[in-house]
Amino acid sequence: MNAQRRTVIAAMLAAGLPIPAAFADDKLVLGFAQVGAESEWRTANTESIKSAAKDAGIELKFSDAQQKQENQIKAIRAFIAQKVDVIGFSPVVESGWGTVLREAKAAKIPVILSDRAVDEKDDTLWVTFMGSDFVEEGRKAGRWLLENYKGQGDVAIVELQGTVGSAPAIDRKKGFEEIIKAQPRYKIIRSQTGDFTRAKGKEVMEAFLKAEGKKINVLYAHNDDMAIGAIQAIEEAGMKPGKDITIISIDGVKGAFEAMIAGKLNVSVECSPLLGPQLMQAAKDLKAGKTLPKRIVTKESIFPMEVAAKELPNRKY
Ligand code: GZL
Repeated sequence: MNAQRRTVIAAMLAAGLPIPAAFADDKLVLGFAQVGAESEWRTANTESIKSAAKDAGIELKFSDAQQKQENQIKAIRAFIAQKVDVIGFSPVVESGWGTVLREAKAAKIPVILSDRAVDEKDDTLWVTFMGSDFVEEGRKAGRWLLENYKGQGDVAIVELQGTVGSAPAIDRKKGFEEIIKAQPRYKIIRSQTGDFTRAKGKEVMEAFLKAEGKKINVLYAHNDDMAIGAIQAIEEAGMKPGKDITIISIDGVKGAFEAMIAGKLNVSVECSPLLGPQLMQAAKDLKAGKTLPKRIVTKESIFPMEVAAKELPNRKY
């Protein structure tokens, strides 16, 4: 539905007039600018969005930015030019969105933030932000460590951070540090980005092992893909992942459950990518003139290796 038609419908709704079916029935068009295809999580998120659009009868214009902000901005500008009804996107990083979001606002196209947030102060630039509480995910990881780690004395932690400047990387670090600072024997001795990918996670873990070797007691990875890459590096260094080095990661993708069943990963904090149905419902509510909550938080759990085998058959991503 184009902008003019939407304005007229909103005015008719405000005046309490019935909308003639033919007038309101044209297909809702949603433009979605995706981060990329960097991880199992992202692949599942894309699949959820595409299948939910199909089920909802929504026309989806989809772009993959290959983890580049300039590509996402280009895609959003194209959606504005095409006069889509709603724009959705998962910002690859938190900053640098003000200009393009003001362009969408000027074009009277509502924007939904899905998965990740932006650090813009003017929150009229988006209608709602739906996704996980990344700080809480970091806290869950920290709490699990303090409650379950059996080693005595100082605990040397290495950290594989997500994409530099992204909301999940910033917030997962913040939440984890907030919890472990309660017990000073837990120390992060090395911390570097693995950009949420297996390949980079392996490469950085190789460097950590070269520098610190058997001193490393714990790996905290901001996502399962980097943890799985790190597991390969740990095994190639002749150490036992999940035993010599306790490994904590986030997402809860199938690969993590398989690693936990193999005894190579100790725990994965759930971060659900299945945001498609919520996103489509929000787009439909906007078309119907409803107001949305500013924040929709995804409900999530935590899966230690002991429950992995039982839980795997229930996993949807
Ligand atoms: C989190 C999402 C992160 C995942 C990674 O909601 O933005 O990006 O944790 C993904 O696996 O690459």
